[in-house]
Amino acid sequence: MKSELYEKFSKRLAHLEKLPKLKKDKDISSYLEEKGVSRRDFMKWAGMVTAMLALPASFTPLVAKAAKLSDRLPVVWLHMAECTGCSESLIRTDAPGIASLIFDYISLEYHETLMAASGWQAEHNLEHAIEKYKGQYILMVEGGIPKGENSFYLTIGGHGKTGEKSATQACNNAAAIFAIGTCSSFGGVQAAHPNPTGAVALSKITSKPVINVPGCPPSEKNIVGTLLHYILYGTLPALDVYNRPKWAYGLRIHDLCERRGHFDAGEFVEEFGDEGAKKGYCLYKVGCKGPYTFNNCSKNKFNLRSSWPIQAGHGCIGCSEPDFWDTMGPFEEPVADRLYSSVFGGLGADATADKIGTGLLTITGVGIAAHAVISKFKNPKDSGGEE
Ligand code: FSX
Ligand code: SF4
Ligand code: F3S
Repeated sequence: MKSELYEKFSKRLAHLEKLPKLKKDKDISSYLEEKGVSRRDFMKWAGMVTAMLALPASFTPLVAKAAKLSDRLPVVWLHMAECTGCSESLIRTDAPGIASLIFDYISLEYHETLMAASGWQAEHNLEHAIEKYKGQYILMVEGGIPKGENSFYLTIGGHGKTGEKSATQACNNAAAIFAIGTCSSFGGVQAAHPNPTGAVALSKITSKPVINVPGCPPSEKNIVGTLLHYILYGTLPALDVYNRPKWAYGLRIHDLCERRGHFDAGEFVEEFGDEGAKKGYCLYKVGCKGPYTFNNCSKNKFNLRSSWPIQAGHGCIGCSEPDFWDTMGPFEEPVADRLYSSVFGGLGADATADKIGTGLLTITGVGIAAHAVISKFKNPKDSGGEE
């Protein structure tokens, strides 16, 4: 017998199937085939997304169907103050992954970097999409929202509309709102001290619920996974204290790290390029913030799943955490060298994302720091001694 959840998803998808295709051309199979993706590869990808969303493998056909129906829900994507790396993460691979192809396939009504229209035409497109799909569209916003000097540090289009106004209006009529990237989720690089434009997170300019999908940039799997999750459930996902979906941000980088065995064994890179670095030892002492960062990078990876920061030999810089530009630096020094109890304002270091407290942070911080220091003496290889 199928589970209740399976039945719920099936009903939801049957409902979506009755909605008109917003893009009149092909269905997803022929679209992907045209791009050189076989049905087998597509199903393999759907299986991977199913696992990522923590659903049983038997749900794979439903996830595939959700991807297929992703052209039924209109998406509006706004750019605020940012570097556009989030969009790049999604679209710029030399051989586009399925996630970026799906993104191409969805009904993207407005996206400044991708659309052909410009000027008045572009402004009109946005207004038209918001009006036509009132209450139905998914809003994805990339970038922080400058609120200083009456929000005029960011204006968009010929009418000089402020980013804040544009985002607020789009939020008012959206069915679901996703803050894509750390800038939109928490303010990001432009909100770093001294935050000259008074940039804030998207959640600060709307009273509606905002799902944060942070990362600077986030992986394209977390972006597309968030979209597919919404298509399947029709509701918002379970969230941690920072409104991040738990399926993606429920565990620490440190808990999912391939170098963790070396951490536990007290085997550390002491400086970049040393013997330990060649052996793939733990990067804590050269600044890895994996113990304080919640994300699934080691599972998802980047650039067609080829690598991720720690695999490439640099520590995690904590890019999916609030205020990481201010709190996680210097990026190549361990927090053990600093007064860690004040570094994160008491947030972010417990082993589970929703049980966070200063006490736990301090204990965890002290424990990690002490472990790293003691290991220096315990491990003869690291202290330069003979075995
Ligand atoms: Fe921010 Fe997105 Fe960092 Fe950039 O635009 S999350 S600066 S990678 O790309 O918003
Ligand atoms: Fe991995 Fe960093 Fe943790 Fe070391 S400190 S195990 S490199 S996450
Ligand atoms: Fe960011 Fe750390 Fe992942 S720096 S990309 S959260 S490994």
